[in-house]
Amino acid sequence: METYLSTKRRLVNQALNKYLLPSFTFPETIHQAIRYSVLNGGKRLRAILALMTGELFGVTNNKVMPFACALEFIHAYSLVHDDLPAMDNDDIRRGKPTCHKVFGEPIAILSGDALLTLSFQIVAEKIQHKKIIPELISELARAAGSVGMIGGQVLDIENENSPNPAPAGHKKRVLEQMHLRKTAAMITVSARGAALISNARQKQLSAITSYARNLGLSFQIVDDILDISSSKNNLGKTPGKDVKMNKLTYPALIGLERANKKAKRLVEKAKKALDIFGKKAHLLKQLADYLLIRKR
Ligand code: GRG
Repeated sequence: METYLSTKRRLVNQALNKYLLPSFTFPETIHQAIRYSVLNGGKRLRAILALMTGELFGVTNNKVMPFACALEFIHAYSLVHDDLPAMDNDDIRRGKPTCHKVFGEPIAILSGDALLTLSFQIVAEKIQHKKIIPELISELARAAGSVGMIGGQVLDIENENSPNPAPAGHKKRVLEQMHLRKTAAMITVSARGAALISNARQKQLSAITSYARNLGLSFQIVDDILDISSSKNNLGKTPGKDVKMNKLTYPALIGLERANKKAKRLVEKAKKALDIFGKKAHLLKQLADYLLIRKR
């Protein structure tokens, strides 16, 4: 899986580089900041998941790549904005100074805005399967918007340092909604979008959706566990930062061991959803297992 992922990561990085304007494009500062924020490492999980889903249907990486890059542009924008002083106020991202630390807050805000816009431009202009473009754009917008990723971020902000401790049952419901929106929505659209490009049938689309949704939920729990347990994770955040900010997370709510078990159960559910594809789903199942034991 490591070798497979690093090969795909290289392909994705080449394509991202190709779709970004050169840093000497006028006005230079914004193009430098955009390139800095996208080409600064990262696992490229969302893009790779899209490519892998395409492969499940026998569709070449080339056909899915513009969509895969659009996902990474939205993801990079969310990280740039999330790091701003008004949000998580992080100095380090992917082991390097955050965008606003290098370029200042106004340019960081604008480069996030430009990346979000660019993602829709790339889908509109570069997807070969033209008929599917409106649906792709609609799904992407919903996943990234106020009922998706942004909505999840709102729940995250509203529930940190909460002065009124709510009952555990209520907190769990909020937490699941937060994870579904903040993290699972973009991971789900990564797989669904590629399935749409691949002309998946309704039953196949439902299976892929269930897989990616459960994968996304487990991914966030593992991210929160890594925040506590790793000495240094790739988000470049100070380990335990979420704990210090008193964020609502599964490890904080039910403890590390139970959070781990929950992540494992979600991965089993994700893999089960792919049973309709038989052996062809082998790699996607392996990816789910790999993300559970990842170290960053
Ligand atoms: C501020 C618009 C806005 C949205 C914020 C995605 C997000 C919502 C915030 C980023 C911070 C965060 C921890 C989000 C949860 C999703 C997550 C685990 C992101 C990190 O994704 P990785 O691990 O990062 O795939 P890399 O660096 O590998 O790309």
